[in-house]
Amino acid sequence: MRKPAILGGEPAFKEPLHVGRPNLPDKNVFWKYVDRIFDSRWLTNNGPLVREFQEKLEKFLHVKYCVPVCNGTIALELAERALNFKDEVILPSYTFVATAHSLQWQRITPVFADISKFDVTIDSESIKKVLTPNTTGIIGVHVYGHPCDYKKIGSIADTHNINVLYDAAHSFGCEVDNIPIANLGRASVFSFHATKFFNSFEGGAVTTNDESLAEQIRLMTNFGFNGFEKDTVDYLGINGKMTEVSAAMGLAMLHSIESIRENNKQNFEKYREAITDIEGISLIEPPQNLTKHNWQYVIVLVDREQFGIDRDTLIQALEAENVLARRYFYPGCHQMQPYRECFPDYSLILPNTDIISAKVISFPTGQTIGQEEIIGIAECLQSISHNRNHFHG
Ligand code: T4K
Repeated sequence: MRKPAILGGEPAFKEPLHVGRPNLPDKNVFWKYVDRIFDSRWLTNNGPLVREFQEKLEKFLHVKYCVPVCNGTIALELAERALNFKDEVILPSYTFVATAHSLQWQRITPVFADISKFDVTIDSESIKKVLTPNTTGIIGVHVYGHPCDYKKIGSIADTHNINVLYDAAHSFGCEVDNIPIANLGRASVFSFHATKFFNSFEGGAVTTNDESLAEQIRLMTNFGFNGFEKDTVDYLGINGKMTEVSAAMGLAMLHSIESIRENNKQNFEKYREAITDIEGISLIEPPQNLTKHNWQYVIVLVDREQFGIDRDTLIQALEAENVLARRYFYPGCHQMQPYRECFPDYSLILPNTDIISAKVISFPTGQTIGQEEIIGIAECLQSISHNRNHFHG
C-alpha cells in the first residue's frame, strides 16, 4: 500500500484535480458563433444569439418561457421580486450562500429550514415549523440536482396561498417523475456558471410557464424598459442582461451536453465501484424518482468513527495528493455572516444541516476526470484510511 503524501509519500497526481473544472464545448462550434457576433457587431441587449439561445433553452428544458440573464444570483433576485417575495421567505440553509444572499440583498428575511438527511433537500415538516403569517414564499433548492419534495411543498404553499420558486442551479437537464424540472413551482432559476454541468462562462436563466411573469422578468432584466415604446419604463428594473458571447458559449455547449452528461454518469459509476469497500465513506446516491440526471456532483459523506479520520483532515490529506476536493456545502448558510449574527439560535432547529455539512465532500468529476483518475483517488482514500493511526484528526 502506498504511503500518503501528507505522511511523506509521493503525491498521487502531478497536476491538481479540481472540483468545478469547466466542461468545454467544441472550440470550432464556439468560434462559429463568435464569428456571428463580430459580423453583426451586436454584443449585448437581447441580441440575436441571446434570442436563439432562449428558444433553444425553452425546447431543451421543456418549458414555455425562459429569460436568459447574466448569472444565477441575479436570476434569483429577479424571480423573487417578480413573485412579490417580501418579509420572510423559507429556504434551506444547506445551499450555496447565493440563495440566502439573493433574499437578504433585497432586505427580505431568509428563514432557514432543515433538510432531509436522505436526499439533502428541504424538509417539508421543517418548512411547516418555520411558517409564520409573514411568510411570502418558499425557495426549494434541488441540491446536487436531487429534486425537492415538490408535491408536499406545493401543497403547503397552496394551503398558505404563497408561491414556490425553485433554485435549480444544479438541475440543468434533470427530470423528476418524468417531469422536466423547470415545470415545478411558479418559476425556476438556473445557473450557467463556469463550474456548472452546463456553462455560458457566467450566466443563468429564469424559467416559467406563466407568460405575464416571464414578460415582467424580461422587462426587469433590462432596467424595466418596455420593449415596444422606446424610453418607456414599466417596472423597477436592473441590468441582468446576458451578453452575446455568453449566449455563444451556451449555444455551443448545447451541442456537447449529452456527451458531458454521459461522461459524468460513467464517472459516477466508477466512483461507486471504486469506493464501495472503503469503510466510513458513503456515496450519496440520486433519489429513485430522479428520472433524468446530469450527474454533476459526486458527493460522499465521511463517517469519522468508521473511516478513522475526520472530514477536514481527510480534505488536507487529499490536497497533499493534489486532489482538491471541496466541502459543498459547509457550513450551512446559518453559520455564515450575516446570518450567524442575526440568528444565533438557528443550529437548534437545523440538526440535519449541521450533521450533513460536517461530513460532506465533493469529489472532482466532469470532462477533465476519467476512470484512471477515479481509481487513483480511491487508492488515495484507501491508503489514507490504512494509515489512520498516523493522523490526529
Ligand atoms: N444557487 C445554487 C444552489 C448554487 O450552487 C449557485 C452557485 C447559485 C445559486 C448562484 O449561481 P451563480 O450566481 O454563481 O451563477 C462555485 C461557483 O462560483 C458557484 O456558481 C456555485 N454555485 C458554487 C457551488 O461553486 P466557489 O466559490 O466554490 O467557486 P471557486 O472559485 O472556488 O471555484 C470552484 C473550483 O472550480 C475551483 O477549485 C477552481 C475551479 N474553476 C473555477 C472557475 C471559475 C476552474 O477550474 N475554472 C474556472 O473558470 O463557487
